[in-house]
Amino acid sequence: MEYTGYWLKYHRLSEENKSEIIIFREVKGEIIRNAVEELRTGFLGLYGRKLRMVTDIGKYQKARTGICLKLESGIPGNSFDYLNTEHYRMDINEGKCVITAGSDAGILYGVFALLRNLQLQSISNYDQFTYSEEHIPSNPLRMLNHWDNLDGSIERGYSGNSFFFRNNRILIGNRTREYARMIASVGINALTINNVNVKEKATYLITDQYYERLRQMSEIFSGYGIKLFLSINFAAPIELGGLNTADPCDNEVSGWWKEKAREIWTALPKFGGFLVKADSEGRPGPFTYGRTHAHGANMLAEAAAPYGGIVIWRCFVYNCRQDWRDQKTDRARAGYDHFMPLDGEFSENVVLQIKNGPMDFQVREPVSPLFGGLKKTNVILEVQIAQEYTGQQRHVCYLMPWFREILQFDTCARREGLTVADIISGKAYHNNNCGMAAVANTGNDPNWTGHDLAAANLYGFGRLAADTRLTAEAIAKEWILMTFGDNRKTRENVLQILMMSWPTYEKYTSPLGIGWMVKPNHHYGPDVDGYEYDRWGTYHRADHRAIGVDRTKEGTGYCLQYPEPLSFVYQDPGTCPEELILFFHRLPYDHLLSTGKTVIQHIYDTHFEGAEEAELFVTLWNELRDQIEETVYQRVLERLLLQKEHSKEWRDVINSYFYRKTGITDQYGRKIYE
Ligand code: GCW
Repeated sequence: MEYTGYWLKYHRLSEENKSEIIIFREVKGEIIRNAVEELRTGFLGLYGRKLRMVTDIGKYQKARTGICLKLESGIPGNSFDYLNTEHYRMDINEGKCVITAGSDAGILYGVFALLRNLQLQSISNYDQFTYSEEHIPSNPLRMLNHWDNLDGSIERGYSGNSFFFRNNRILIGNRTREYARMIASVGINALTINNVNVKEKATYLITDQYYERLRQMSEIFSGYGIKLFLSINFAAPIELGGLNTADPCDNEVSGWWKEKAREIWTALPKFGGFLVKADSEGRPGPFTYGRTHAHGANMLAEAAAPYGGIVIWRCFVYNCRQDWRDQKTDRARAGYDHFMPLDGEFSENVVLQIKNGPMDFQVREPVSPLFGGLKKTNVILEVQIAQEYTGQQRHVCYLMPWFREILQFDTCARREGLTVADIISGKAYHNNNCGMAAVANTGNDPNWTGHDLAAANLYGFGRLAADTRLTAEAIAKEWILMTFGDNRKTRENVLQILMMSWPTYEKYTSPLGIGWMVKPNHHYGPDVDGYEYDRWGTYHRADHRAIGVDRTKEGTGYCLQYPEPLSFVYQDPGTCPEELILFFHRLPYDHLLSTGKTVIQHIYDTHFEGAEEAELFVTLWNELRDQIEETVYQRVLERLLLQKEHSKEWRDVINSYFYRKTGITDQYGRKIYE
């Protein structure tokens, strides 16, 4: 194993019993071969025990300990195809474990679940374990989006360079397989390997320069139940095909894509489909030709349909050339304004991929109104575990508490309540192609994620996408135990750090839902006015009297994109959730919050608190010195120390900025630089 710090490390649970365990498998094929390999690695690591494979059921039955892998057809009464294929059931009874699944991938998930359960319950004697579990993935698509460029750099990558590309070549090696194992173990079933900004050489990924390597890569991934997708350039018919247009309604263009799709799926039979960023931040798209995004997506979908391919179309479409003087245009409105009128127009194999909030992965944003709006369209929830705006994997920021909140958010799309989780599962409106995607946080750093604790976000995203009922805390506990082993102090302290980390990060960065007080371009560190007079549509508009953007019906009208009663709730500062109050309202600094604090005092208090909490992380980590492997210990310590210092920078920049604007002193007389 290239790197042993992640959750497939299999810390030894017992030494005594070295007897063999018999595996009987009814099924064959690459995924099953890999599943058996996982069992071997797992049992060797956990118990030092070997596995022997038999093809004769009699031998399995006679053995005292064994594992039986078998397929079954769907769960009765379940109408969803995907659920019938990826579910598993596991029954363990005193040394005999039967894993029954709807597909090979289901068996693989069952195998990982068995190994996870043995670890989580610290089962030191497998032979005496009794346990049952049944699992149906919450979401059909559970995807990672890599923003890797062909030169090896990663857009918003904070853990080294790409392990997919270098110097315009595709890399395939141990790391590819290790990655497939790692993400399959948490239930990921799809990924894109190239940046959504498809330019230059990346456009050529869908040509025979790359097919052979892509085929090899897609086969490694499909051996773990994972489908390979590619981000594509909407202008490819021009750049690759030499046509003079990419107009989706032009017959030559749609013909070109059909031929391209035939070529791609012939070369890559296991290919999943396309991810498209169109008409966004300089990328080409249907708007150039006066067409809608439904025209664009459906044209590609028609080309992909004969091969069972899908087209994932991003809703991150807004005007990035705004004039800051223009107070009517509101970037938050853009996604809904563009896509809501198209509800019902997209083909069956098109999925709209919607960022969790209406802006862009800030530490806090309201849930995008598109989730409650779209009723006749497949949707994917896009989140970002690459910590672009949440400390760039130098600060610890465990994002599952945030994602859980998003998933449980009641969109009010129906009177009886309809959460984001219900919608993206496809169950709400009987859609098949739905799910969750995360912008990935991995690179070729030895520990994959730069910050060792950032691996909790990768693990967590997979687990949450596969089971949206899991709590952030339960997931964190799993990850800690599997990564660091079973030590009480480690479990307590790391859990405390992880569970505090997102609220802490929010406290010392941007207050009350306002967002964007970051340095332009790279987005690391405080710069309150960094985007204030710029073209990106991300303004706080703070002056000496008030702060925030009025998004009520008297303001930009963004509130009205939510169904009632949500629109009312946001409309009124008295009912608007306070963590979002400056996102929706422009308020004077002496506005009283429900805590009895003024807005300005809240800003001061949270910034002092946040920096203190970041300091506590160092103390908690220091207590683990003897428990954690030295390199990991040092690597995390170094980052926590940096976070501690940097949180003070945030605190002081923000507090001074608002003190200078308002002249209002801190009620407790703490140090604010004048
Ligand atoms: O968050 C912004 C990032 C861009 C990114 C874009 C997107 C890939 O700053 O780097 O481009 O979002 O999501 O397309």
